[in-house]
Amino acid sequence: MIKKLATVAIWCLGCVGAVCVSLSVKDTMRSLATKKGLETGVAVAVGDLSKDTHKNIILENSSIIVAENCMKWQYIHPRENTWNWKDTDRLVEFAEENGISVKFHTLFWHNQNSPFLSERWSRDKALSVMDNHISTVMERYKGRIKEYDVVNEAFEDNGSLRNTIWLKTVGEDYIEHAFTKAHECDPSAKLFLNDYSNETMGQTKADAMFNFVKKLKEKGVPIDGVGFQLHIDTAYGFDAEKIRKNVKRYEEIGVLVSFSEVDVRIPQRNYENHLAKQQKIYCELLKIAVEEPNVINFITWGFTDSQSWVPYTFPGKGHALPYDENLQPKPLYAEMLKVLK
Ligand code: 9MR
Repeated sequence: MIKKLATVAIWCLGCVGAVCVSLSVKDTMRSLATKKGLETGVAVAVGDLSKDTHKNIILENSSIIVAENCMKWQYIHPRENTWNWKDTDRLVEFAEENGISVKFHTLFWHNQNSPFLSERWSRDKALSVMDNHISTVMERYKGRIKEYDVVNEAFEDNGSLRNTIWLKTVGEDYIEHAFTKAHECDPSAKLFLNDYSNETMGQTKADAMFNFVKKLKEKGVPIDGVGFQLHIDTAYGFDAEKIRKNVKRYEEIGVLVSFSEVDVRIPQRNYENHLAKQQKIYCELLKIAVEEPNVINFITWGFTDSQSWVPYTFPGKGHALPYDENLQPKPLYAEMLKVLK
Protein backbone atom coordinates (compact mmCIF):
# COMPACT_ATOMS: atom_id res chain seq x y z
CA MET A 1 0.00 0.00 0.00
CA ILE A 2 2.76 2.39 1.02
CA LYS A 3 4.62 1.55 -2.17
CA LYS A 4 1.47 2.25 -4.16
CA LEU A 5 0.97 5.62 -2.45
CA ALA A 6 4.58 6.48 -3.13
CA THR A 7 4.11 5.58 -6.79
CA VAL A 8 1.04 7.78 -7.02
CA ALA A 9 2.91 10.61 -5.31
CA ILE A 10 5.82 10.30 -7.74
CA TRP A 11 3.40 10.20 -10.69
CA CYS A 12 1.69 13.38 -9.39
CA LEU A 13 5.01 15.14 -8.99
CA GLY A 14 5.92 14.06 -12.49
CA CYS A 15 2.74 15.60 -13.84
CA VAL A 16 3.32 18.87 -11.99
CA GLY A 17 6.86 18.86 -13.33
CA ALA A 18 5.64 18.25 -16.87
CA VAL A 19 3.13 21.10 -16.60
CA CYS A 20 5.84 23.38 -15.23
CA VAL A 21 8.18 22.46 -18.05
CA SER A 22 5.54 23.00 -20.71
CA LEU A 23 4.56 26.37 -19.16
CA SER A 24 8.11 27.49 -18.76
CA VAL A 25 8.91 26.78 -22.38
CA LYS A 26 5.81 28.54 -23.72
CA ASP A 27 6.97 31.06 -26.28
CA THR A 28 5.51 34.50 -25.71
CA MET A 29 6.07 37.78 -27.49
CA ARG A 30 8.02 38.87 -24.45
CA SER A 31 10.24 35.81 -24.14
CA LEU A 32 11.01 35.57 -27.85
CA ALA A 33 11.75 39.26 -28.26
CA THR A 34 13.90 39.33 -25.14
CA LYS A 35 16.08 36.61 -26.67
CA LYS A 36 16.58 38.91 -29.66
CA GLY A 37 17.44 41.88 -27.45
CA LEU A 38 14.23 43.75 -28.29
CA GLU A 39 11.85 45.22 -25.72
CA THR A 40 8.20 44.63 -26.55
CA GLY A 41 5.19 46.00 -24.82
CA VAL A 42 1.84 47.70 -24.86
CA ALA A 43 0.26 50.97 -23.77
CA VAL A 44 -1.66 50.28 -20.59
CA ALA A 45 -4.85 51.78 -19.24
CA VAL A 46 -4.41 51.54 -15.49
CA GLY A 47 -7.85 49.90 -15.09
CA ASP A 48 -6.49 46.91 -17.07
CA LEU A 49 -4.32 45.99 -14.12
CA SER A 50 -7.43 44.99 -12.13
CA LYS A 51 -8.67 42.59 -14.83
CA ASP A 52 -7.01 39.19 -14.91
CA THR A 53 -7.37 38.54 -18.64
CA HIS A 54 -5.99 41.98 -19.52
CA LYS A 55 -3.21 41.63 -17.00
CA ASN A 56 -2.15 38.27 -18.40
CA ILE A 57 -1.99 39.66 -21.91
CA ILE A 58 0.14 42.55 -20.69
CA LEU A 59 2.47 40.11 -18.91
CA GLU A 60 2.83 37.81 -21.92
CA ASN A 61 3.68 40.63 -24.25
CA SER A 62 5.63 43.16 -22.27
CA SER A 63 9.15 43.67 -21.09
CA ILE A 64 8.28 47.39 -21.15
CA ILE A 65 4.98 49.21 -20.63
CA VAL A 66 3.86 52.74 -21.23
CA ALA A 67 0.86 54.55 -19.76
CA GLU A 68 -1.81 55.34 -22.32
CA ASN A 69 -2.98 58.39 -20.38
CA CYS A 70 -2.23 58.61 -16.67
CA MET A 71 1.17 60.30 -16.96
CA LYS A 72 -0.10 63.23 -19.03
CA TRP A 73 -0.32 66.67 -17.40
CA GLN A 74 -4.10 66.77 -17.05
CA TYR A 75 -3.96 63.66 -14.87
CA ILE A 76 -0.63 63.79 -13.10
CA HIS A 77 -0.27 67.57 -12.60
CA PRO A 78 -3.73 69.12 -12.93
CA ARG A 79 -3.01 72.30 -10.89
CA GLU A 80 0.22 74.12 -10.23
CA ASN A 81 0.71 72.57 -6.80
CA THR A 82 -1.38 69.42 -7.18
CA TRP A 83 0.03 66.07 -8.22
CA ASN A 84 -1.87 62.80 -8.68
CA TRP A 85 0.57 59.97 -8.32
CA LYS A 86 -1.89 57.16 -7.67
CA ASP A 87 -2.18 55.67 -11.16
CA THR A 88 1.44 56.19 -12.13
CA ASP A 89 2.60 54.65 -8.84
CA ARG A 90 0.30 51.70 -9.48
CA LEU A 91 1.66 51.19 -12.96
CA VAL A 92 5.29 51.49 -11.86
CA GLU A 93 4.71 49.10 -8.93
CA PHE A 94 3.02 46.57 -11.22
CA ALA A 95 5.99 46.80 -13.58
CA GLU A 96 8.50 46.37 -10.79
CA GLU A 97 6.66 43.35 -9.36
CA ASN A 98 6.89 41.70 -12.77
CA GLY A 99 10.36 42.71 -13.89
CA ILE A 100 8.99 45.03 -16.58
CA SER A 101 10.53 48.39 -17.54
CA VAL A 102 8.48 51.58 -17.82
CA LYS A 103 8.41 54.29 -20.45
CA PHE A 104 7.03 57.64 -19.26
CA HIS A 105 4.62 59.23 -21.73
CA THR A 106 4.97 62.18 -21.80
CA LEU A 107 6.63 65.16 -20.15
CA PHE A 108 5.63 67.75 -22.80
CA TRP A 109 2.86 67.70 -25.39
CA HIS A 110 0.28 70.07 -26.85
CA ASN A 111 -2.68 67.84 -25.85
CA GLN A 112 -4.16 66.75 -22.54
CA ASN A 113 -2.56 69.67 -20.76
CA SER A 114 -3.69 71.27 -17.51
CA PRO A 115 -5.83 74.41 -17.41
CA PHE A 116 -3.30 76.31 -15.31
CA LEU A 117 -0.76 76.40 -18.16
CA SER A 118 -0.79 79.85 -19.76
CA GLU A 119 0.46 81.05 -23.12
CA ARG A 120 0.85 84.51 -21.56
CA TRP A 121 3.63 83.44 -19.22
CA SER A 122 7.06 85.03 -19.58
CA ARG A 123 9.93 82.81 -20.73
CA ASP A 124 11.28 82.69 -17.18
CA LYS A 125 7.98 81.65 -15.68
CA ALA A 126 7.43 78.97 -18.35
CA LEU A 127 10.96 77.62 -17.83
CA SER A 128 10.43 77.41 -14.11
CA VAL A 129 7.15 75.50 -14.60
CA MET A 130 8.87 73.14 -17.05
CA ASP A 131 11.79 72.55 -14.70
CA ASN A 132 9.50 71.93 -11.77
CA HIS A 133 7.44 69.41 -13.77
CA ILE A 134 10.52 67.53 -14.95
CA SER A 135 12.28 67.44 -11.60
CA THR A 136 9.19 66.53 -9.57
CA VAL A 137 8.42 63.56 -11.83
CA MET A 138 11.95 62.39 -12.44
CA GLU A 139 13.20 62.68 -8.90
CA ARG A 140 10.21 60.68 -7.66
CA TYR A 141 10.87 57.86 -10.12
CA LYS A 142 14.64 58.15 -10.36
CA GLY A 143 16.17 54.82 -11.37
CA ARG A 144 12.67 53.27 -11.60
CA ILE A 145 11.47 54.65 -14.93
CA LYS A 146 13.90 53.69 -17.65
CA GLU A 147 12.72 55.66 -20.66
CA TYR A 148 10.96 59.00 -21.12
CA ASP A 149 9.12 60.57 -24.01
CA VAL A 150 10.47 63.98 -23.09
CA VAL A 151 8.66 65.85 -25.86
CA ASN A 152 5.82 64.42 -27.92
CA GLU A 153 4.67 65.58 -31.37
CA ALA A 154 6.82 68.70 -31.57
CA PHE A 155 6.60 68.89 -35.38
CA GLU A 156 3.97 69.89 -37.93
CA ASP A 157 3.60 67.83 -41.09
CA ASN A 158 5.47 70.55 -43.02
CA GLY A 159 8.51 70.02 -40.79
CA SER A 160 8.21 73.24 -38.79
CA LEU A 161 8.03 73.21 -35.02
CA ARG A 162 4.47 72.98 -33.75
CA ASN A 163 3.26 76.21 -32.19
CA THR A 164 2.66 74.82 -28.70
CA ILE A 165 2.47 76.66 -25.41
CA TRP A 166 6.15 75.83 -24.85
CA LEU A 167 7.27 77.18 -28.21
CA LYS A 168 5.22 80.33 -27.64
CA THR A 169 6.43 81.02 -24.11
CA VAL A 170 10.00 79.66 -24.08
CA GLY A 171 10.99 79.71 -27.75
CA GLU A 172 12.70 77.22 -30.06
CA ASP A 173 15.13 76.03 -27.43
CA TYR A 174 12.40 74.57 -25.21
CA ILE A 175 13.19 71.09 -26.53
CA GLU A 176 16.89 71.19 -25.77
CA HIS A 177 16.12 72.76 -22.43
CA ALA A 178 13.74 69.89 -21.57
CA PHE A 179 16.29 67.21 -22.51
CA THR A 180 19.11 68.91 -20.63
CA LYS A 181 17.05 69.28 -17.47
CA ALA A 182 15.72 65.71 -17.74
CA HIS A 183 19.23 64.32 -18.08
CA GLU A 184 20.33 66.33 -15.05
CA CYS A 185 17.46 64.87 -12.98
CA ASP A 186 18.09 61.22 -13.90
CA PRO A 187 21.26 60.65 -15.91
CA SER A 188 20.46 56.94 -16.29
CA ALA A 189 17.10 57.50 -18.02
CA LYS A 190 16.90 57.13 -21.81
CA LEU A 191 15.37 60.27 -23.29
CA PHE A 192 13.23 60.28 -26.45
CA LEU A 193 11.66 62.77 -28.86
CA ASN A 194 8.46 61.05 -30.00
CA ASP A 195 6.27 61.78 -33.04
CA TYR A 196 3.98 60.40 -35.73
CA SER A 197 4.41 60.33 -39.53
CA ASN A 198 8.15 60.60 -38.99
CA GLU A 199 9.19 57.08 -39.99
CA THR A 200 9.58 57.23 -43.77
CA MET A 201 12.87 58.61 -45.09
CA GLY A 202 12.34 61.25 -47.76
CA GLN A 203 9.10 62.60 -46.30
CA THR A 204 9.19 66.24 -45.23
CA LYS A 205 8.42 65.68 -41.56
CA ALA A 206 10.73 62.67 -41.22
CA ASP A 207 13.63 64.54 -42.80
CA ALA A 208 13.02 67.70 -40.78
CA MET A 209 12.99 65.70 -37.57
CA PHE A 210 16.16 63.87 -38.50
CA ASN A 211 17.98 67.14 -39.25
CA PHE A 212 16.73 68.64 -36.01
CA VAL A 213 17.92 65.66 -33.95
CA LYS A 214 21.28 65.64 -35.74
CA LYS A 215 21.78 69.29 -34.74
CA LEU A 216 20.85 68.51 -31.14
CA LYS A 217 23.44 65.72 -31.10
CA GLU A 218 26.09 68.00 -32.61
CA LYS A 219 25.38 70.55 -29.88
CA GLY A 220 25.77 67.87 -27.22
CA VAL A 221 22.13 67.88 -26.09
CA PRO A 222 21.53 64.64 -24.16
CA ILE A 223 18.98 63.01 -26.44
CA ASP A 224 19.13 59.20 -26.64
CA GLY A 225 16.49 58.39 -29.17
CA VAL A 226 13.50 59.16 -31.30
CA GLY A 227 10.09 57.50 -31.18
CA PHE A 228 8.32 56.48 -34.36
CA GLN A 229 4.71 56.17 -33.20
CA LEU A 230 3.72 54.20 -36.32
CA HIS A 231 -0.03 54.75 -36.26
CA ILE A 232 -0.42 53.26 -39.70
CA ASP A 233 -3.41 53.21 -42.05
CA THR A 234 -3.30 50.51 -44.73
CA ALA A 235 -4.97 52.96 -47.12
CA TYR A 236 -1.78 54.99 -47.40
CA GLY A 237 1.62 54.01 -48.71
CA PHE A 238 3.86 51.84 -46.57
CA ASP A 239 7.49 51.52 -47.56
CA ALA A 240 9.42 49.20 -45.26
CA GLU A 241 12.72 49.91 -46.99
CA LYS A 242 12.44 53.67 -46.49
CA ILE A 243 11.56 53.10 -42.85
CA ARG A 244 14.61 50.89 -42.47
CA LYS A 245 16.79 53.52 -44.16
CA ASN A 246 15.51 56.11 -41.74
CA VAL A 247 16.32 53.84 -38.80
CA LYS A 248 19.81 53.30 -40.20
CA ARG A 249 20.58 57.00 -40.58
CA TYR A 250 19.70 57.49 -36.91
CA GLU A 251 22.06 54.65 -36.08
CA GLU A 252 24.83 56.46 -37.96
CA ILE A 253 24.47 59.48 -35.66
CA GLY A 254 24.22 57.34 -32.52
CA VAL A 255 20.48 57.71 -31.96
CA LEU A 256 18.17 54.93 -30.76
CA VAL A 257 14.73 54.36 -32.25
CA SER A 258 11.62 53.29 -30.37
CA PHE A 259 8.67 51.87 -32.31
CA SER A 260 6.56 53.49 -29.70
CA GLU A 261 2.80 53.37 -30.45
CA VAL A 262 2.29 50.83 -33.22
CA ASP A 263 -1.18 50.11 -34.57
CA VAL A 264 -2.34 49.39 -38.11
CA ARG A 265 -5.88 50.47 -38.88
CA ILE A 266 -8.08 49.08 -41.62
CA PRO A 267 -11.62 49.86 -42.81
CA GLN A 268 -14.42 48.49 -40.59
CA ARG A 269 -16.45 47.49 -43.68
CA ASN A 270 -15.29 44.29 -45.34
CA TYR A 271 -12.34 44.35 -43.01
CA GLU A 272 -11.49 40.74 -43.88
CA ASN A 273 -10.21 41.97 -47.25
CA HIS A 274 -7.57 44.09 -45.53
CA LEU A 275 -6.19 41.60 -43.02
CA ALA A 276 -3.41 40.27 -45.23
CA LYS A 277 -2.04 43.75 -45.86
CA GLN A 278 -2.28 44.59 -42.18
CA GLN A 279 -0.45 41.41 -41.20
CA LYS A 280 2.31 42.13 -43.68
CA ILE A 281 2.82 45.60 -42.22
CA TYR A 282 2.97 44.33 -38.63
CA CYS A 283 5.47 41.65 -39.60
CA GLU A 284 7.66 43.95 -41.68
CA LEU A 285 7.84 46.47 -38.86
CA LEU A 286 8.72 43.80 -36.34
CA LYS A 287 11.37 42.44 -38.68
CA ILE A 288 13.02 45.86 -38.89
CA ALA A 289 12.84 46.19 -35.11
CA VAL A 290 14.51 42.81 -34.63
CA GLU A 291 17.17 43.30 -37.27
CA GLU A 292 18.25 46.89 -36.73
CA PRO A 293 20.37 47.12 -33.59
CA ASN A 294 19.36 50.67 -32.69
CA VAL A 295 15.64 49.85 -32.53
CA ILE A 296 15.10 49.10 -28.87
CA ASN A 297 11.30 48.85 -28.50
CA PHE A 298 8.29 47.53 -30.32
CA ILE A 299 5.29 48.84 -28.38
CA THR A 300 1.67 48.66 -29.54
CA TRP A 301 -0.80 51.36 -28.55
CA GLY A 302 -2.97 49.10 -26.41
CA PHE A 303 -3.57 45.49 -27.39
CA THR A 304 -7.28 44.93 -27.91
CA ASP A 305 -9.59 46.49 -30.50
CA SER A 306 -12.17 46.88 -27.75
CA GLN A 307 -10.13 49.71 -26.19
CA SER A 308 -8.39 51.29 -29.15
CA TRP A 309 -8.45 55.06 -29.75
CA VAL A 310 -8.74 54.43 -33.51
CA PRO A 311 -12.53 54.16 -34.14
CA TYR A 312 -13.15 57.36 -32.14
CA THR A 313 -10.60 59.36 -34.06
CA PHE A 314 -11.04 57.78 -37.51
CA PRO A 315 -14.70 56.82 -37.90
CA GLY A 316 -15.06 53.83 -40.22
CA LYS A 317 -11.56 52.58 -39.35
CA GLY A 318 -10.56 50.04 -36.71
CA HIS A 319 -9.35 46.48 -36.07
CA ALA A 320 -5.94 48.03 -35.55
CA LEU A 321 -4.43 45.90 -32.79
CA PRO A 322 -3.14 42.31 -32.47
CA TYR A 323 -6.00 41.16 -30.18
CA ASP A 324 -9.64 41.31 -31.25
CA GLU A 325 -12.56 42.71 -29.24
CA ASN A 326 -12.88 39.42 -27.35
CA LEU A 327 -9.25 39.53 -26.30
CA GLN A 328 -8.29 36.74 -28.67
CA PRO A 329 -5.01 37.02 -30.58
CA LYS A 330 -5.57 37.44 -34.32
CA PRO A 331 -3.81 35.30 -36.93
CA LEU A 332 -1.33 38.14 -37.43
CA TYR A 333 -0.15 37.57 -33.86
CA ALA A 334 1.05 34.04 -34.64
CA GLU A 335 2.87 35.42 -37.68
CA MET A 336 4.60 37.99 -35.49
CA LEU A 337 5.79 35.24 -33.17
CA LYS A 338 7.22 33.47 -36.22
CA VAL A 339 9.18 36.60 -37.14
CA LEU A 340 10.69 36.56 -33.65
CA LYS A 341 11.56 32.89 -33.89
O1 9MR B 1 -4.83 56.69 -26.61
C1 9MR B 1 -4.95 57.99 -26.08
C2 9MR B 1 -6.43 58.33 -25.93
O2 9MR B 1 -7.03 57.54 -24.93
C3 9MR B 1 -6.58 59.81 -25.59
O3 9MR B 1 -7.96 60.15 -25.60
C4 9MR B 1 -5.85 60.64 -26.64
C5 9MR B 1 -5.97 62.12 -26.38
O4 9MR B 1 -5.36 62.86 -27.37
O5 9MR B 1 -4.47 60.28 -26.63
C6 9MR B 1 -4.27 58.95 -27.03
O6 9MR B 1 -2.90 58.64 -27.10
C7 9MR B 1 -2.13 59.37 -28.06
C8 9MR B 1 -0.73 59.47 -27.51
O7 9MR B 1 -0.73 60.01 -26.22
C9 9MR B 1 0.16 60.28 -28.44
N1 9MR B 1 0.14 59.78 -29.79
C10 9MR B 1 -1.18 59.54 -30.36
C11 9MR B 1 -2.01 58.67 -29.42
C12 9MR B 1 -3.35 58.35 -30.04
O8 9MR B 1 -4.09 59.53 -30.18
